Amino acid sequence: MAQATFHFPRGFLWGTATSSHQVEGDNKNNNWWAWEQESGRIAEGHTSGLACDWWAGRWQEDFDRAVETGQNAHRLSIEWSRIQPAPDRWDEHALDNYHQMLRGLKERGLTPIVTLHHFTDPFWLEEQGGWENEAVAALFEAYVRRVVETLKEYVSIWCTINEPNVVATAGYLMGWFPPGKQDLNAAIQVMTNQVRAHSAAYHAIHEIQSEARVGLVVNYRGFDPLRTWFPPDRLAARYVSRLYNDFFPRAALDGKLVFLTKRITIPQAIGTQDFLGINYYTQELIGFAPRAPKEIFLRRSFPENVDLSPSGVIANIPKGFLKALHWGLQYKVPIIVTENGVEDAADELRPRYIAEHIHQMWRAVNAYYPVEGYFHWSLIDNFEWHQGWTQRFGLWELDPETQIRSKRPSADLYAAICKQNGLSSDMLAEFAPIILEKIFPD
Ligand code: IFM
Repeated sequence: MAQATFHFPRGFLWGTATSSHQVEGDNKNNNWWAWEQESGRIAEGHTSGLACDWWAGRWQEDFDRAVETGQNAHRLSIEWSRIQPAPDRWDEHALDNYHQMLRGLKERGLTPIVTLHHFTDPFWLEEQGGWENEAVAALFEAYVRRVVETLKEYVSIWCTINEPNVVATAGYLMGWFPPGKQDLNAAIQVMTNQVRAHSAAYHAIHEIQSEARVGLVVNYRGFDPLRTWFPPDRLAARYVSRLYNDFFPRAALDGKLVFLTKRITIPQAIGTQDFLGINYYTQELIGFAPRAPKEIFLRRSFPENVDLSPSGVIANIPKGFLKALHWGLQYKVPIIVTENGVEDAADELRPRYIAEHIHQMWRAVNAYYPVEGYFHWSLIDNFEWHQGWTQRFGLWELDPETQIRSKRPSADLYAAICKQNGLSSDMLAEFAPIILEKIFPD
């Protein structure tokens, strides 16, 4: 068989993504830490504990791993509760620690992308009503100003809020994340305040750093109707997609917040995304289920005959990734794939998941979609929120007790892709021979 390579444009960003609470460890002053201490909240009673021990300095060895495997960028997040441990207190030591981490990235030739809010809130904010309280926009802006003033020397790409759609859904509709509510009105209030906070942060960052590029990160999930011939399924899939996928980037485009029952306009939100961050993992089928009020009248499933991750939460549907990138085009800004990956402790599915998704991304890039980079989730196993340590997303395996890291084969595949700035038939022959013919047909 002839050898071939799908090349990516020069300067394409190849990295991995992490978030503060999931990797830093000993992060005790936020709502998640408190949540982890409540029984029944986290799978198998796990806690984040030392996580990957980055706060104590193990980021250095993990950044070395990223460089050695050919990556040229890394996405991490800043922990609000460390920077502002109390409403009237800023922690210079914490800012300095992030300063060192970001310098560490730069010194290793890794372009930093920094997220300002990745799920966790300072405990004091939660006590003030968290994201349901309108005051959160001004509070978030004050924190963002402090961070950007201090760290702008090393960062010019900022993500304001990671997956605001997941925060609203998991925290206020499903009850999986703190504050564990199932309250539609609260979810609407939170989504509105997230748009306000994002907008305030966007303008503040540009005021401080004119060359900055600022965007939101959305968890995109494809929703197809379960029965294409059944109009209620089609309507349900379309509505869920609008609310889950479109709500935030739409608000950042034209300032319009579109709910089922009402519309709000926030003029300050208009034009507040310089790029769109897309996190893509999977897609699913939606059926209308009038007898399932607890599931918000929806029956959710995966198509038959697709590979599932070990816990069954991610179906390997690479074409859904191309669809996600195509969907992103409507917002008319460059796209960064801020997350993509799969939980797979045994690393059986991951190599072909990576190869097939990167192949679909290449198809998008080849059709001139403005995709600037790809960040695999994640560099190393980390604390997977309400699933604790039961789901492993790392290119490196981590034993959180001993802090021993072990490289999975996928790390070598991803290294080859990053180093070659492309995906080749040789790589598939070595790491995922089962899909070689499919991706490189004769
Ligand atoms: O671990 C999470 C991350 O914090 C947000 N996006 C999805 C990942 C995998 O579930």
